[in-house]
Amino acid sequence: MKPDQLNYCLIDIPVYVDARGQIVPIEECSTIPFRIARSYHIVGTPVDLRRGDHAHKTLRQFVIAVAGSCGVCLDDGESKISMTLTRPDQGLLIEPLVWHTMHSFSKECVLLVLADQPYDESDYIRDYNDFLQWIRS
Ligand code: T46
Repeated sequence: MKPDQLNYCLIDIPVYVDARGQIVPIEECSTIPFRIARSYHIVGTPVDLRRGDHAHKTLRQFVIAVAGSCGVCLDDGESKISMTLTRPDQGLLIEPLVWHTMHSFSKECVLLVLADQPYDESDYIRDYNDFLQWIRS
């Protein structure tokens, strides 16, 4: 794990390799620090379009580019960081109240997301000024 001041973490996932290829298992409360309530994956995002552009009030998510790559920008209202997800054996843990934007999806990108809660629109902060108010309150 590589913690940072900004509330995220890059987590290496174990890889089991043999002549048949690789197995990359993710176990809840072990590889990742939460129980998995939901999984979704994103495919077919054009390279010039973005996803995310919001923060969550309480949701924790673990994001893995299981194929291809995409850029990620994280912003906690004070610090910002950009990275590129390129590895099927490393995921990005995004904690609550981190504004996150995914961009520059490669054509073959499959972005797998594991989340600790079911989908709930009321958990989203979709306006950046509202986000700044949230983190200051
Ligand atoms: C994130 C990025 C990578 C559902 O019904 N269930 C779900 O679990 C999700 C994630 C979405 N939806 C519906 C709600 C909207 O009508 O799918 C539509 C698009 O969702 P959203 O605008 O949240 O999509 P993204 O790609 O902007 O964001 C999602 C996650 O919400 C977000 O946290 O990190 O994928």
